[in-house]
Amino acid sequence: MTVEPNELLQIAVRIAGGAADLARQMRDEGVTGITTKSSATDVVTAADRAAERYVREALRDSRPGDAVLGEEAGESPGKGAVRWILDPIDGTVNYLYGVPHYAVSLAAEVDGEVVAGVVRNPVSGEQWTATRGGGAWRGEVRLVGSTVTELSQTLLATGFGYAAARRVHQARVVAKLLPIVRDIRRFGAASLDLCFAAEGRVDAYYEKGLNLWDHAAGGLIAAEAGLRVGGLSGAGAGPDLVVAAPPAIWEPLQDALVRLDAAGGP
Ligand code: LIP
Repeated sequence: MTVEPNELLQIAVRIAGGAADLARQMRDEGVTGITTKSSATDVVTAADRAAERYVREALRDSRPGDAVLGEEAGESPGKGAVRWILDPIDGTVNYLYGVPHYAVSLAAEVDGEVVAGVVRNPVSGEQWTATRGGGAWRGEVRLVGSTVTELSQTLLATGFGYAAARRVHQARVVAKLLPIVRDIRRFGAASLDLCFAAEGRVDAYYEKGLNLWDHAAGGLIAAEAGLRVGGLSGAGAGPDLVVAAPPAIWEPLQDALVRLDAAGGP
């Protein structure tokens, strides 16, 4: 039985909304249960874990048998063609510091292809959605990405990993990019960076070291807004590099990222 992307999107929107309310309420009550993961600066909070539990339980009720891949609890296999890809709080460092720029990101994949996705900022209430072939939206507004045609005029968003050695490499890349683009923005949440690119709040985005849960939903939203989304040299978007850019600047941006070995390093 085929599953309609719109049906999956409605479920994602409802469940992500509940998780967003929970994350915000827990932030208002004060951040607790702070531990670290891959490095001393890679934090996870009680809210990350609670929001993930909330989403998993709600999916179990709405879509029993579906697989789930979540940032905090990993992969839980399923029976059918559908897998949900979840980042319960993307931008956890912002969340920890009270910077109102973090999001719940939930995508639905059918037979390995992401077909629906939602990214919701619990503080601003802004919500971005997309279905494959159905366009990208913020609320009721249909999104189209930037029309920039010059790399030198490009406002470029990016991010940095949690490991010092990788940050050294990423800093070298950014230092070389700064003189050849309009400016750089580091907002702190890949899912929101991709949504900002989808609606032209930045012209393009790239980042090394992302996990699928960081870019699954945002990547679909950016692609459905007309951006090219992928890795370098024909590779798909992945841990080496995720790039989202208008077709007009894809080649010059890609050439610069290849030249600067943005997908390389530790
Ligand atoms: C974050 C990403 C961000 C990246 C951070 C981190 P988290 O995800 O959204 O783009 O620069 O290093 O990976 O850890 O907040 O889910």
